[in-house]
Amino acid sequence: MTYTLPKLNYAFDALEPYIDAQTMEIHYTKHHQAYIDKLNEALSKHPEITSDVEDLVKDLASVPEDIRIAVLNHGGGYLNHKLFWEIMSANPQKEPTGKLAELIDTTFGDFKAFKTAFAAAAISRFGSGWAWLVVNPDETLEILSTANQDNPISDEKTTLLGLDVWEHAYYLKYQNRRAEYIENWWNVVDWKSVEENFVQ
Ligand code: MN3
Repeated sequence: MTYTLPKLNYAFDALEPYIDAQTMEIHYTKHHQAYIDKLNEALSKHPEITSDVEDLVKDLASVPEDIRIAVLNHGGGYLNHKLFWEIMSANPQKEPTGKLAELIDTTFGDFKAFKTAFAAAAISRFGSGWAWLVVNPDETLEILSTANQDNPISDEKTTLLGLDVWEHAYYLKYQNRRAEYIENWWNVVDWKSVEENFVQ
């Protein structure tokens, strides 16, 4: 199976001023493409693999040992960025509604408290990684962060919302100001898309 860049549903400058066009273009055409190229290169060594990359990352133990780390890093990189582009929009639904909104309120207090806790997880991730809102197997919500391109689906969790806190995601515009990047990012998070992930 060969992977290609998933379609971006908006222009590189659509998320300005919160995410600048140059960062979007480099992030999508260079970084995301590089994960895909390295994923394809790894998978080409095992043409017998028919599972899709999501199933491989969910069950890393099933991946041949010689490409396991490559699937973790580059399969994760492929999936993480795919989700990241999908949950952002130039015309976002600014807050969750319905059952997801209720669950966020009962789990974290209210939407504001959720955002504070999520930002704390994103800020405190040391080095490169991601912050996540996930659903656990027992259907509870959880905020967590992962290092590198690790994806919570490897721990039986379902990802609803992910924030890239690698420096390549924000350095051109925000330099060392990760907290400001996170604060501005909320302006482009599309809760309609997050809710679709929740329903699934
Ligand atoms: Mn990235």
